[in-house]
Amino acid sequence: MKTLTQIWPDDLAQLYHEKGYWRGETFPALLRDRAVRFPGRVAVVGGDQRWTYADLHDKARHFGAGLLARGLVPGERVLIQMSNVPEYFIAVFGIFAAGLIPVFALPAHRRVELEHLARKSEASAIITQDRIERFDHSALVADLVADLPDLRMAIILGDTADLTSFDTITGNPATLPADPDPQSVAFLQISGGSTGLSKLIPRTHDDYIYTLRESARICEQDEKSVYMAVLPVAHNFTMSSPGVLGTFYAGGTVVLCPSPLPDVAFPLIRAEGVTITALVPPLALLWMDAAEKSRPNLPSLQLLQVGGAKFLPEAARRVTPTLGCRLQQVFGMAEGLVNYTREEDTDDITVTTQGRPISPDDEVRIVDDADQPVADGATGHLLTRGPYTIRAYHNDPAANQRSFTKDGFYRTGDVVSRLPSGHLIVQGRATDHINRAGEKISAEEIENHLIAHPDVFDAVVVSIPDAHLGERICAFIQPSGDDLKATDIRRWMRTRDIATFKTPDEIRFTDSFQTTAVGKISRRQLRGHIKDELLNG
Ligand code: OOB
Repeated sequence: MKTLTQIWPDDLAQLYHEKGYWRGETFPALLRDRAVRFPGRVAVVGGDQRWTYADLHDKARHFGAGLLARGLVPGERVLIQMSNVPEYFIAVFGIFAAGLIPVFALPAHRRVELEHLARKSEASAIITQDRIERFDHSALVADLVADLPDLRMAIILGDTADLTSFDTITGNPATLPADPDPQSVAFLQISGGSTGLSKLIPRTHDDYIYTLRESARICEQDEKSVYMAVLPVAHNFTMSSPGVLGTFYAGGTVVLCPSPLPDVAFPLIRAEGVTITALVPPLALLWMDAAEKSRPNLPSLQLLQVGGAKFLPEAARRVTPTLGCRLQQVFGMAEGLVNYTREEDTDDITVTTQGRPISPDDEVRIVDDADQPVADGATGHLLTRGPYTIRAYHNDPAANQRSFTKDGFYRTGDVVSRLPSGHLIVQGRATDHINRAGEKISAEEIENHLIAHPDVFDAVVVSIPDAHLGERICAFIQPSGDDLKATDIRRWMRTRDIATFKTPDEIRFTDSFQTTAVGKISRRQLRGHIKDELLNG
């Protein structure tokens, strides 16, 4: 099994310690400490469950000990795929307590994504639900366990026939190991993936907990805060900015919202006294439209965070008048760097920028195509390194070569400009992924699925602007026969065992793709030409 590492150069690691960013905290210790300090405070509300910190800590430790009793060994990886249910936290903190490493899949993932994540992380177990959004995940993981020799165990929350039931996982907490090394990898997060399938992002206890502490401080979280999780909890935004884990860091309460629709979310905000929540731009638009019509009274809501994709200033301006709370823009990435607008920022900064970095030691470089710094205020590629930005992906030398400079800066793929105050404005993106309502979709991955169709000769996938989703997926297809229709392509994509959000929104047919006189041009150039034609006529 490949060991998990994330290594910063000694001088920087020393600096991050000296500056008090890395304080030797770990996830098992964090929950234990909060259970001691706030035993009776409600940590999680979800469905008809309402657990205090003492409850959550106790349940997680029994679950973690149960994983070890079933033969898992500290250091092994556990793929976890759950919707926003309270048991998710038993599982995650149980995995931490057992010295195991969670790998965070998204609820929408299907066979192809799960298999890739399981193989790449060499996962020994998978934890999921019987059904997520009506899809039968227990059947899926039964197949997966049969096909992948490393994957020894599937644990299912809900109805299960032959697989292990979540409720049977319990053991003696005295068997749990000592707390892990704070500099060791705590979990593997997944990247948006601009070329093909997701890459794995190893985050350490020290580096991630630093972001929780600072995010909680910047977002003014304390033990009275009530954070409502609307987006999937596995996503880095919902997990840590300050998200569910930052809320636990502050000793507050996490409320799990079963649906992002305003008629579910607004009553829950009122019932639970929610103080902060986080949305992607399309959902923020939906909430604002609903609020304009129904004029809901949401007096507890202090802060609406919007991030994951660009929130246009005209929309950002409407947040406070319609929802009666403050707006915070969040521009982050699972690889590390997170930017926030702050309370003290002017309204103009809050609506027109995507914030500034968490840490004074987040190094931000804005460069041209030759990696040379651009003039102050000019637009260029965003490169970054710092106390919580990874220096390498797990088990992926080719991606590491592409995604990091020699001196360890992460190439974000984002095109930005910077104000003298340090606030960043996201101007666009240099890589070929599509940001569809905050979901990152690789054009190359979709092209591969399309080209696998027997009647497709070639396919090029591009993003096109969409008033609601931000961007939508447009596939250009060169068929090899005469009868291929868009419905055939849609049906084909449904058979590919991939997340349904990857199905092209728009399908267009073409007789041929442009080539240059010297031969075929690169797929990137081709996507660029097609996009230009599409947008400029
Ligand atoms: C968040 O994380 P990821 O890993 O799903 O996606 C990162 C990418 C960024 O590189 C950027 O392209 C885009 O998503 N993005 C934004 C944005 N926030 C993220 N683009 C424009 N404006 C924004 N506000 O999406 C994520 C992680 C932590 C906190 C927030 C978002």
